[in-house]
This record gives sequence, C-alpha cells and structure tokens, in this order.
Amino acid sequence: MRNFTCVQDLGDLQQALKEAFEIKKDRFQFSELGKNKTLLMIFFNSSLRTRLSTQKAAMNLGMNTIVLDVNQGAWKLETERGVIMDGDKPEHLLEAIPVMGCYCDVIGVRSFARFENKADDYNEKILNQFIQYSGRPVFSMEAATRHPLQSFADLITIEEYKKTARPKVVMTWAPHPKALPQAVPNSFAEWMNATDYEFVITHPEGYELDPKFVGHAKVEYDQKKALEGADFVYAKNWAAYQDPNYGKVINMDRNWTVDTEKMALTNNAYFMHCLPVRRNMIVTDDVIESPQSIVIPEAANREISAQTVLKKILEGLK
Ligand code: AN0
Ligand code: CP
Repeated sequence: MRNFTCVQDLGDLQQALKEAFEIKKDRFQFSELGKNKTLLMIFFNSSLRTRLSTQKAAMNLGMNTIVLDVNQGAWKLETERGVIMDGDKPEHLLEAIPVMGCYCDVIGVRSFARFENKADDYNEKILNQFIQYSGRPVFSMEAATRHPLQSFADLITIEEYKKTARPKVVMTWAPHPKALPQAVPNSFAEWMNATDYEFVITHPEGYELDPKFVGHAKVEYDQKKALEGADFVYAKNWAAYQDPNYGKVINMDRNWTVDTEKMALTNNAYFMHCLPVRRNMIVTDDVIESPQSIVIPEAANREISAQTVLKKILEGLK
C-alpha cells in the first residue's frame, strides 16, 4: 500500500481486519519492520488520540517518529498559489511539503475541513498536495472529508463486540455548540457501506451528508424510530453539508442528545463515539459511563488500526 486516505486503499477489507487482529494478539511481532524508518506526523489541528496512538503504533513497529504542530512553532504556511505573500505567512506549503519529505520515510497528515470553500474541502486540497509533492507515502490522520484510521478502529471494535453476524448499526447526529467537519460521519458511513451490516443514519432535516458517503444506508429522520433494535449506537455531531448552509450549525436541538431513555429503545446497544465528546450535549453522563459504553476500547483500537496501516505502508516501501 502506498497512501491511505479511504477504505478502498486497504484492498481486501476482511484480510485487513485479519491482519489487525493478528497485530492485536502480539503488537511487537513486527518490531524490525520499521527499523531506521522515520514517521513524520503533521498536525494542522489539535489531537489527543491520533497523536498518541499513531506514535505508539510506529514505535511498536520499530520506527522513529517526529511530530510537527504546524501552528505551534513552525512558520505559518500559505496554502494558496498565486498569493502575494505580504501577510502573516512566511512560508508556502509548496516548499514546506517537499522539505518535510526530505526528513522522513512516511508522512501522516491531520488537516480538517476549513469550511471556507466546499470544493477545496471535498477535493482534499491539502492532503492531495502532500501526496503530490512530498515524494513519500502519505496517510490521513483525519483530513477534510474522511477519518479512516478512526473508522478502521470503529470497525475493529464492532467486530469484537457484535453478537450477530449482521448487527444493526445506527449513526445518530447529536447537538454540539461549534461547527464540526463531516469527516468522521462520512468516513464511518463509507466503512459501514463496505460491510454487510444493517446501517441506518439519523439526523434532523438539513444535516444530510454527501450521498456519495451515505451509499446504501437507510436515512431515517425520526431518531427514536432509527434506534429501535439497534445493536450499536454511533453518535457524532457534524455541521451542515448541503448548500447554502455548508459548514454551519443550523440547530443545537438537545432533544437529539443520546440518553438512557433512547438507549432503552435499542437491543441493549453498545454506545460508541470517536471522542473527544461533549457530555450532556452529545451523550448524557449516564450513558457514557454505562457498561454498554465502549468508547475506551474503541479509542484503544486506534493503536491497532494505525499499526495495521503503517505495517502495510512499510511493506510497500521495500
Ligand atoms: C473533530 C471532528 O469532529 O472532526 C475531531 C474528532 C476526531 N472534533 C472536534 O474538533 C471536537
Ligand atoms: N478520535 C480522534 O481522532 O481523536 P483526536 O482528535 O484526539 O486525535
């Protein structure tokens, strides 16, 4: 595998899952694979899980890691071509990217949607420039439209906890005070579409996602109806995708918060969220602290998804 930006890059998904479970059995069995190889992790946005789990995954494989927070201590980067650079940005991404490529073997990039220009976001302008100009394999640590390391960890978690071959998985929108990208829900939907699970998406009107990601999911506007019989409840907020509200919070309806009453409609479902989560906006204290909440094992699987992806990229380097 060269680059990793979406589920298709893994090739055979069932095979990739097998590899992930092999790694989970003994995460140090490939500790020679990354010897003398350097991973550079570039963050344009904050992170707790991705930063730690990906670095840990790289260490398990024997790699060295360098972490760069672009907005803290590096030169501010201009990303547009043709700009007269007389403002506050002393360096252009088009020099910075190939320079970064000189110091590493693999690059991970976190670059959220900016909500300034929908086409730029949905064309993955920043991530694709890294792929084009770095000369290195590049993987997404959440880009503008997808968060594949998260979705892979989510899938591993569902595979571990499911009690039936074809569980009912419900992704529900939930309220949040700030505009959040569609990357997590887009990506989760893309990965669920790559399985044979029953997959339902529920959200208030106006929060329709890009149909390309919705795929064959059932969209149900009545949250309670959607949750009936669910085996997994995957909560997430996202800002509007459809024009003219792209990137906007159009409501903060706390009737959509996942609480005990709603979980009671499910088939004793497990509760999932990618974290970070705002309690009592997205989910109540009671639900996230309940035995059915698997948010911590879900986060723990980020190490496994990252290690599986890094292993496949390292194998491709040889
Ligand atoms: C980000 C998001 O919703 O995309 C990252 C989640 C992994 N969340 C926040 O910015 C709070
Ligand atoms: N879930 C996730 O990607 O978390 P971070 O933003 O903390 O990396």
